[in-house]
Amino acid sequence: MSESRAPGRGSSSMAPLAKYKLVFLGDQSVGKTSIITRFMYDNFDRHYQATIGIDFLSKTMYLEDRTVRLQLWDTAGQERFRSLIPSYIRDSSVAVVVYDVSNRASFTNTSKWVEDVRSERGNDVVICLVGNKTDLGNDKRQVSTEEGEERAKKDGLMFMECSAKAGYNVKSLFRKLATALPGNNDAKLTAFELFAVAVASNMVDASGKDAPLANISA
Ligand SMILES: Nc1nc2c(ncn2[C@@H]2O[C@H](COP(=O)(O)OP(=O)(O)OP(=O)(O)O)[C@@H](O)[C@H]2O)c(=O)[nH]1
Ligand SMILES: [Mg+2]
Repeated sequence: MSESRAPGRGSSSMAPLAKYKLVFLGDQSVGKTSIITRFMYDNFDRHYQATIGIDFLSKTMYLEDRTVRLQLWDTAGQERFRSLIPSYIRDSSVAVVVYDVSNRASFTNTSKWVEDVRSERGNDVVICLVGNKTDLGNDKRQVSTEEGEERAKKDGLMFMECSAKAGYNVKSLFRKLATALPGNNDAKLTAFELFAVAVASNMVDASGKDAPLANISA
């Protein structure tokens, strides 16, 4: 990660910041909120406070070659909030499906979460399977790393194990997600939006005349 630079536009400070929506899914208590809290504030709370409905957080990430704004949707694992989730899945380009490595049922249920994502988004989505709570050690473990890896490979998912408690692999998870983000958003801009961006960046005179290249703002 390095200093801020606009995506695909040299050093223009006028370029729009690419925004990506990430939705966190998984059973109750697997650690979705804890992973996000570790990433955002480098904190951990061992007391369980169930997420009610959906929480929203956002963070700018400074990558080697671009800066991205991540919009994080932290969903509730409790059954009673399930009906809220599909619309957030529909809106997200990345789904992070979390299970607890010490809870086999939470791993089994990731199939259901992955199916929900596929049914809303098809293949137009990055899905990462995440096994959390590795700090609990081998005696508590019910799902091996190999099993998680195999499952991810079979379904074409990214895979990572982490511990929100120990702070293990949480930054790496977000870095990995950021590098897998679907291209740079500029590719998805309409011709009109591209023109508007070019005008705002002084690349094009709004009257229609091209400005000399040297005028592109630094
Ligand atoms: N040992 C250990 N405990 C963890 C870890 N991550 C979370 N926990 C604990 O597990 C419990 C549930 O964590 P949450 O982050 O609230 O889980 P959640 O998935 O957001 O739960 P819902 O909001 O109900 O869906 C809390 O008591 C956390 O302290 C971890 O990496 N290791
Ligand atoms: Mg939560």
